[in-house]
Amino acid sequence: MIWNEKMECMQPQDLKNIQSERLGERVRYIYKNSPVYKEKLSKAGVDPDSVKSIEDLKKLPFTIKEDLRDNYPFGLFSQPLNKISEIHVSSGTTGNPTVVGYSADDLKLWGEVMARVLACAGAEPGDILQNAYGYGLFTGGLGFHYGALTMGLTVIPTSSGQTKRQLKIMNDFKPRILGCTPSYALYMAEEAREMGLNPRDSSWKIGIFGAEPWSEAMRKEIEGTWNMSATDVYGLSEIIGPGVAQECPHKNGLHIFSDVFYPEIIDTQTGQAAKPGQPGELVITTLTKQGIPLLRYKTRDIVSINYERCCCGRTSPRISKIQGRTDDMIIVRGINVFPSQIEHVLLGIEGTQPHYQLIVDRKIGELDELEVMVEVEEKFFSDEIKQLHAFEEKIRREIESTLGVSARVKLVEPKTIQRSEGKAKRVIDKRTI
Ligand code: DLL
Repeated sequence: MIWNEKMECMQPQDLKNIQSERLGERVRYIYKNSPVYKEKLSKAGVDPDSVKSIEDLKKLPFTIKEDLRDNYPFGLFSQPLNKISEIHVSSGTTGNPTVVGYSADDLKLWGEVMARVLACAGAEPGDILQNAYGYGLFTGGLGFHYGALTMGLTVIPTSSGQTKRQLKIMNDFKPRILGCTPSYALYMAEEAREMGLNPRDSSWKIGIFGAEPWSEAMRKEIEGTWNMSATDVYGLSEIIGPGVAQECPHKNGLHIFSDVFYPEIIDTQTGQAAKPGQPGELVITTLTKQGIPLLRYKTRDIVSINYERCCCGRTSPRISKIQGRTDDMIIVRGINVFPSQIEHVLLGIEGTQPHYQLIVDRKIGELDELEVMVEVEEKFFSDEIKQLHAFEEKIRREIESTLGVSARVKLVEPKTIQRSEGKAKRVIDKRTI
């Protein structure tokens, strides 16, 4: 089913009219309510009243993650805190995390776009959704939750983890829909077998997987293992969380809800619009958001876009699966990790050297493993093994409490890690996804 046929199947010209109207309105709203944007727009010489059409978007300055960080925590909000109903937080590049706020209407919008996601994946009112995305500051859990409530699904808020309990619930309650990261879906299959369950007999028939990159090969693997249809969901906290784009059962690109999240694809070399169909950085403007509306937000995700009407009837453009990033962010067990964050932690600990490498691996049927290899001062190696272990443990704990990701720490002697004359190679990603 199509949740919002009017908006999702609109004629291109009508869609353009709505986008144009909303853009003008939003720019004036932002100019009036956000001092930071007012200055940004003035500096770029933009008169808000001159923004009349979606074509005028080109005149507007970009917004980047650093703009959120520099105005931490609430500086980029366009509404005072007493109008903000909910706050979420995701990783920043260093130090401060990225903070986003939702007004009551933004939460309604979130419910609406997530209902579109669920319907687009094939859910029907009355279905049961097992929501194994993490609840909390991460947007996955609550985003799916609001969508399920809006659509009239029964939601089981299992959150992520506690896999045996997760599988018992699936086996006993028979939910038809599963939401979680794609790597967790595969991991659960291993656990299911250990519990004597055959994954192919599971009640899950539709999976809605996202929050991390995954390939067509991984889709095949999940579909074969669980005997279900695996669809891709995309989103990011800065824009709303999950609910930006979703695959329909044709699985030929992710429908982006462009009446509310306007997409542009920017050539990473020239900074200009990419040629039609060519990959580039996805840049999104939120056309109706109130709490933290963003103009031309550079997502750093690389995609291409297709404006043709889809066989499912939706006219909303489709983005490709995420093909990469313009920065060095990696996603480990669904958690966004910037090497710079780890560096920040390491540099705060006496005795470590600024030479480190992150090694990420995923063995078949297991979750991602992160190893942090770090050089330490010579003297540690003359110490007792016990002290060396205590030092490793200290670094491990510090990384876990700052980034929320567990890692194995391996201390190595000075000059062990290969030096580079250019960009240091901080990440070795051995995963085949
Ligand atoms: O990951 C929101 C989300 C939750 C999406 C649940 C889907 C399902 P952040 O933590 O802010 O938000 O991370 C956003 O994750 O810029 C992408 O690099 C990556 N990402 C999200 N979905 C996908 C996907 C949530 N389907 C960042 N494929 C984004 C590849 C994805 N990468």
